Amino acid sequence: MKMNENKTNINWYPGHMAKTKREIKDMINLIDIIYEVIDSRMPISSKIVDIDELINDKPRIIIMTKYDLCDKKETDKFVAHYENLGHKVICCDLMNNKNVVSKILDESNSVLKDMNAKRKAKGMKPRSIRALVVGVPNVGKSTLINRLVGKKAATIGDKPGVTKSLSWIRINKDIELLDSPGILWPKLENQEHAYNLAALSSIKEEIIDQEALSLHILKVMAKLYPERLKERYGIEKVDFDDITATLDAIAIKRGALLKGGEKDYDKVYSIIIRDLKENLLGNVTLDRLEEI
Ligand SMILES: Nc1nc2c(ncn2[C@@H]2O[C@H](COP(=O)(O)OP(=O)(O)OP(=O)(O)O)[C@@H](O)[C@H]2O)c(=O)[nH]1
Ligand SMILES: [Mg+2]
Repeated sequence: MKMNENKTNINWYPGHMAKTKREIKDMINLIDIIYEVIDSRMPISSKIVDIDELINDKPRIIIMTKYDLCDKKETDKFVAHYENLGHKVICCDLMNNKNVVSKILDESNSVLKDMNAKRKAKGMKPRSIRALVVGVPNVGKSTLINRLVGKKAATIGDKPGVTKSLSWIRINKDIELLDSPGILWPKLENQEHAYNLAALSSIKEEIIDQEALSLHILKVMAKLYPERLKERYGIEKVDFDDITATLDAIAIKRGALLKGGEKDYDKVYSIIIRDLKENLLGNVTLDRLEEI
């Protein structure tokens, strides 16, 4: 069996995303600060490609979620990179980190002060600032909003595309924010990034070819974290010219066998996909700074 990389191109762009993008463009003038949410495990793949164009030069905080699941050594290189570009970056585990809210509010307050100083100079009354949360699906936007609001105010879920409409939520007397649904770039031109997104849940599972996705995971893991494959599946190396040997080894190691001892490849694919998603292959960061 040979690996056929062109077999399945991921091309997912649900209608509500195009709509959101238009809506954001229309209302960007109402917005004073952007909370750009990125998955720490894929600082390039989960970043909206045309974000700069979309938000103009609004003040921005980059919020790197799922920091608890990433390979910190690699992700921290991106943090330094974004900070060097002049962005404020906050890494967080939204499930546990209590400080994230105060960090974000502190940063937002300094934008609020600047804004109201300018308004005062023009003889205008102070007002609260309006924040916009943006990010691709499943990066933790709704979870972040719930943290900020302090109660369950926005729908969250572990499937991409849960939030489908725009709504304003008041955080406190100074800040109100918009929960926006995930925005994916129109064309997933870089298939490596598209597959990273699929591997870590930001693209609907139903549209993904499981074989192609699991082979992508093997390829990335073999390149970036070969020791993890050895640890979990007992594989020394992955031979992509004869992937069957690797799949067979995993099938035997993990008991993915049909009656009569035949290998159950569908089960092997789902094991690989699940193992990565459930962190059983360890903390990973699938992008590398050198790609930029
Ligand atoms: N471990 C971990 N899980 C997180 C973190 N942030 C979010 N999650 C989980 O990631 C999943 C997606 O979170 P949501 O808040 O629904 O993501 P979203 O960006 O609103 O997703 P859509 O509305 O589908 O675009 C949920 O299962 C969250 O519990 C984090 O920092 N660490
Ligand atoms: Mg959501």
